[in-house]
Amino acid sequence: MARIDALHEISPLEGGGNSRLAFTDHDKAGRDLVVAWMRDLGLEVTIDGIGNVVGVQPGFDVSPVMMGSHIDTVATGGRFDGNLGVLSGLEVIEAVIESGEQLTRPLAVGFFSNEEGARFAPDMMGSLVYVGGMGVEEALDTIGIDGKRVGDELEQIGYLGGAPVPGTSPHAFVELHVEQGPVLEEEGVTIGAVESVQGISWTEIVIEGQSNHAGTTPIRLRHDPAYVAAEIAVFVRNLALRFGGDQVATVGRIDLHPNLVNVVPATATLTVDLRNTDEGFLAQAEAELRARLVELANTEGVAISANVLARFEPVVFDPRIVDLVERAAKRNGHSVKRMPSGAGHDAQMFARVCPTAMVFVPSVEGVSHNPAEFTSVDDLAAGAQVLLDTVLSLAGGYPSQEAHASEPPHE
Ligand code: HGY
Ligand code: MN
Ligand code: MN
Repeated sequence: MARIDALHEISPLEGGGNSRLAFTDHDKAGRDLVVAWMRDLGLEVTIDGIGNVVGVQPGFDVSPVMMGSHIDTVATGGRFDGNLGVLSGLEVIEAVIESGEQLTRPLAVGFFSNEEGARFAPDMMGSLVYVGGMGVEEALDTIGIDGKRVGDELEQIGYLGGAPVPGTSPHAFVELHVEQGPVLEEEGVTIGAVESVQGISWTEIVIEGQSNHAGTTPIRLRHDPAYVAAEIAVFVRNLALRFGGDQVATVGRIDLHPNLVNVVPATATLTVDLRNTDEGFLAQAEAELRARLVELANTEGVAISANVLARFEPVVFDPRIVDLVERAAKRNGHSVKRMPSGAGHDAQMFARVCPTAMVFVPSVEGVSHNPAEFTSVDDLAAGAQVLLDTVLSLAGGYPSQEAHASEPPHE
């Protein structure tokens, strides 16, 4: 909790959250603080070509059991999103060092660059590069919503590291994260044993119409990008309601130009975030959106272009690790539920290269990507305990609760 509070002090927001967009000076300040904590624990710290930072216990010649998440936030982020997974990883390693427990594998904890993707798409950029899913040059050349280039910003904050990418695959990866949704709280459950992550589709849509006078231009002569943008927002909400199930749709960004009260806009730029646990439905939602864009371009006489900012299919975590999480929760007397993740996470990238799963703890009122994001100390501690037990099982230690002599260390 002391570390959570100290990290929160870096670029805090009214209401309890943080604003540390990727590769900003605020991100740098957070990075510097966590790197110092890694070094205080005697970890060997590496920084790679996209600024991912991993601290690993020295003195072993086998691959580590890795924990981690992100410390960059959206502009109106909470203090737990991402930060919890990194700081609980530090806490687990500190507890193991203090206990003197001898493990057969080193523990590692990392924070991965630009998980949020809010300034530079796609999200999970750093961990995607780490596992070889995106070329580092392509990532470094990415231009953000403010026109800046990733590589320049990374160099400016001093985290353009030399460790090779893709990074070495860990033996296993376990990420603790706040749920960011309402499920655990609504069902009165303390721990989520996360089985999967839903598919993500981000599209940037640019609508070019004809700037005109708001007073003199009859509706019949208008080619109005703002009207088309509004139609798209209504369309995707109705699509989500029509699909039902896990389908969600969000228009998070709308920029109008020239954005003036008495000018029919020249252009509108908006983003559509579509997600579904089912790849088939997600692809169908994308196809229906594309068809609607063609219709609107014809009826309003505007030019519409669509650019994919991020596209990740649903990911299923390793059932053996999910089992360990579920058993660790029960062994510590916590209620536990198997569930999908609505949000994207670094763990979904590590699932490509090693056995991976996640631990969720409840978010009060399911609120996140909002300074009011909150999780109780008891729930945070329960999550950290389950994380500890899970990684101990994977690293050749025994669960911290009444070690079962008959139970061999899990492979
Ligand atoms: O977009 C997401 O789901 C994550 O917060 N980056
Ligand atoms: Mn997160
Ligand atoms: Mn987030």
